[in-house]
Amino acid sequence: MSRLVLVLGDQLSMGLSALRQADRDSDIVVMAEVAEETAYVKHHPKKIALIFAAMRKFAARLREDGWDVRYAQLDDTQNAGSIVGELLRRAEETGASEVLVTEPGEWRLIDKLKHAPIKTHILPDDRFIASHQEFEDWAQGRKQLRMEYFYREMRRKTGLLMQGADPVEGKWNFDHDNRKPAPDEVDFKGPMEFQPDETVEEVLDLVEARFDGHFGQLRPFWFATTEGEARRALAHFISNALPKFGDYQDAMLAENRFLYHAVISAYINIGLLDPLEVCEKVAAAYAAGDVPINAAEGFIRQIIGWREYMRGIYFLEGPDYPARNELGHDRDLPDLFWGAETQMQCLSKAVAQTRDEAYAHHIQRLMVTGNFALLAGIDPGQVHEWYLAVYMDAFEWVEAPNTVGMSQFADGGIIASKPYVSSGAYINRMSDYCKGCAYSVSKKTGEGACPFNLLYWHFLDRHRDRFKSNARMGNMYRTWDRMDADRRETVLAEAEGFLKRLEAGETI
Ligand code: FAD
Ligand code: DLZ
Ligand code: SF4
Repeated sequence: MSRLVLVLGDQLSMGLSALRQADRDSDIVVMAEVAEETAYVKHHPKKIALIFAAMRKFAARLREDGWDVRYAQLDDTQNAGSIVGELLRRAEETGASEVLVTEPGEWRLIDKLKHAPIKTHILPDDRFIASHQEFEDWAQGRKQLRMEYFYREMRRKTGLLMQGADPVEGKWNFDHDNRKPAPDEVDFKGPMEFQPDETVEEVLDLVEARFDGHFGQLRPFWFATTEGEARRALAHFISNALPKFGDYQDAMLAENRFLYHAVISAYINIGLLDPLEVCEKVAAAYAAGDVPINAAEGFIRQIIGWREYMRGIYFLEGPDYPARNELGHDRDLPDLFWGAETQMQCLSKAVAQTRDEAYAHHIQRLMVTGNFALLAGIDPGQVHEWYLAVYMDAFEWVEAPNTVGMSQFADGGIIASKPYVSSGAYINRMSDYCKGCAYSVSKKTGEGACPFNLLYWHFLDRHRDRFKSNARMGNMYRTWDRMDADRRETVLAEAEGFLKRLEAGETI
């Protein structure tokens, strides 16, 4: 009796556990572009196009490899509209009575598959370095789940950048050498771009016709859609950008959207690149003397550290994690996140780039849009939905811990030991945004004062009870308390005024 092997849009790996477990001669692969997956948030059109194009090419590759693949395109008249619906349709068509699937990256879909009216075997997703059990064992009994300690375990486990039991060059973390402000000139021309072929063009036409109302520019579309292309994009990054990745990891420039970033998260997350293999290539470039340690270590930490840790937290904390709101923030997400005009240059640039590219790098997400949402007290559920919709690499297992936990502190501090908030000074130090802004970053109050300067103190003041005894925030409160009372009152009143205008939908 044949079984169905479900391959989801972010499971495009030839070594996927469900494919390894299946029998190519008797089992049938099911892949489906379905309305339900395109609708749980209004995904950026580029993200939908990437997934559909990569799915179509992966299906073709499986067929070449001898698999019987039943593929539903979104506009097929028989399309059942949901993953479970497609499984039932294919079961009836083929007589199969069981399904093999690698665990999806979202509780919503795991739940649907567990309750599907067909016997479904959910297999571990072993494209990650740590299994759920390993993460749970590491977390067990710890008061704080700090990424840095988990990361060291992953270094030991993989042997990446290790010399026996010790880290190479004597330190686990070289961040001290990173975080330089924006350079005057960037000598990296950006990520490798790929000309759309016939398959991509067909998908672009479909997405254009069906998802016109979604936020984001569909064209130009230049992303890799096969494993081979993604590998070329990675090699291009390692040769041309990685050496300076560490130095300028946190820098932001109004007219340079990618700086020295890899722009490979979407490729890893949908399965075109294997995370361990990516890190091995980076470690090899370091070993060959092509890349300094601060770049290689910093990059590898993002993948075997942060990426794995975020997944660990998502599955450890359970399905209610994305809905947490420990700070009780409830303001609606302002329209400027959807491209409405704003005078705040940093936000305007970060949102415009998100609209055009479905990409913003980590510090833009954390210290511009995320920082603003947190300071302004925006409902973290709405912030979460925004990040899940607008970025090419957004899948809930990685997006929710980054947004709800790291960026919005809505999990009460499981991920971040203190909230990632800053005044305009940080943005000014790390970017050139403030130069072209209608607001003045050096003004703390009064006409034209940078809103981040006002909201920063407003945030600290309104959450004093929660954060006053946080050792890492003592300095901030001491500075605030040293200001004279009149000045504090002015700051708070102006911040309130700003928030009122924001709520009223005025252009800010
Ligand atoms: P680079 O800066 O070149 O880093 C290299 C790789 O490290 C990335 O490709 C990615 O695989 C990994 N990485 C780096 N930081 C993280 C991190 N914090 N968590 C997980 N992996 C990381 N990343 C996603 O993959 N999907 C998301 O939905 C997502 N949402 C985010 C939301 C917020 C609010 C924040 C602050 C961060 C989010 N990130 C997310 C993490 C990070 O911003 C992106 O991974 C990164 O910007 C991708 O661009 P890149 O490939 O150029 O990364
Ligand atoms: C994100 C996405 C989209 C937009 N469309 C599809 C689809 O049509 N078919 C599919 O199999 N997967 C799609 N995906 C990815 C899934 O939503 C993803 O597998 C889950 O969110 C779990 O990570
Ligand atoms: Fe952003 Fe303030 Fe700088 Fe303007 S002045 S770009 S609002 S940080």
